[in-house]
Amino acid sequence: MRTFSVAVVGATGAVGNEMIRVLEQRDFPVGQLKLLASARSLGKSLEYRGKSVKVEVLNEDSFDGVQVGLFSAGGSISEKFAPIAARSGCVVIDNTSAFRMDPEIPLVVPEVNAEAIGQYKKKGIIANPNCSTIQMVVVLKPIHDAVRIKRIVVSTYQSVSGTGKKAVDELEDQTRAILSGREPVVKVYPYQIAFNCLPQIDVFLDNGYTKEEMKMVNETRKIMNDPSIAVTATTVRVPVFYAHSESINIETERKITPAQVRELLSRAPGVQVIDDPAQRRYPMAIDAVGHNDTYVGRIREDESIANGINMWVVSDNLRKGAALNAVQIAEILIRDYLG
Ligand code: 25A
Ligand code: L14
Repeated sequence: MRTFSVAVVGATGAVGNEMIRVLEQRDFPVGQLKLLASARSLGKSLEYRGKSVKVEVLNEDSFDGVQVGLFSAGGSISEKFAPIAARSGCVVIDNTSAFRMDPEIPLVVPEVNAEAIGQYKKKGIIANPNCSTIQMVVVLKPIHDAVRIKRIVVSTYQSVSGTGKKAVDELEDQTRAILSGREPVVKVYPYQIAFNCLPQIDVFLDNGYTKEEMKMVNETRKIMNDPSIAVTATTVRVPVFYAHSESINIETERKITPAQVRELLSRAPGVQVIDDPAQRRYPMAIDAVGHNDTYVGRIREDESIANGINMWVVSDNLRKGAALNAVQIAEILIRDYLG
């Protein structure tokens, strides 16, 4: 079988580590695997298929002979190194927000707009959307195709792993401190996250929304290829380690019943319906961790308007929200374009 030389940039981070696991689990045809990080990670090794691979320090020559680059080391690293990689013939799949709204760079969720991948040819870069946006559009696209969504109102309950390893450590440390009567140390987030909810993810913008909220608005329209969809978001950090949950309300142009939504979504790729109030069955963060699918439940009519539906959507933010989505893009790229 033909194999490909793959680089993971930010390999020692939360997302990078998950990328390595997903490449393994999905049997991606990796020839050579390069693991790249900053000088802080010099001397570290990571496991891939039972073998130890040395982490190398990212530099301008890192991409010689590399065909696919999976980037997750922050926006400024991508801004500098993605164009360098692309110039040397490596196709970059970038997890940061650096290029998502560039009209010449495709923003892809394979279940929704796989056809956009071909546009990588313009700049050699494909953008991976924001985690909260990915799990929302995977569920909403089949409904949009069936009855057209006019407006989306979403509130998120986002886990700390989205911020990276240091935030996972902070939630654990603060929880231990408080339970043993010590003062919690606040470093990563503006306030204590343990036993709290923070209605701020990323920085505030001039319109009073956070950047995370506006990513959901703008990325949803780009991925669904419909600038007319009205979207408004409130993004909240909750003291959960892994998996994001979302309360989603939609208003549709044509009527659709909860039973029809359940039927439609039971056939949707990458989606699983868990919705049985009588048995108290609904999706929860702790059940989604480590899984590839996006789970939807609590599907019910919004009785306050003519054509409205409410639902609850949960997914592993490091999987479908980041690493899995990126590897799925890479799979289509090598099959349809580099094969
Ligand atoms: O700018 P953005 O887009 O908002 O992204 C910000 C952060 O979000 C995460 C990712 O954090 C990123 O840094 N992220 C990105 N995309 C995401 C997505 N789609 C996403 N989160 C969710 N969904 P992360 O912790 O997962 O990954 C950080 C990785 O990036 C590497 N890196 C950083 N600077 C680099 C670099 N690689 C190359 N060159 C550079 N200049 C980083 O490697 C890590 O792999 P590292 O060697 O710097 O870190 C190794 C270990 O050190 C810890 N650490 C990180 N920062 C510090 C630190 N230790 C001490 N001091 C620090 N300042 C890390 O936790 C890691 O264990
Ligand atoms: O746009 O939870 O990919 O702090 C990276 C940081 C998503 C949110 C992105 C977090 C963000 C994430």
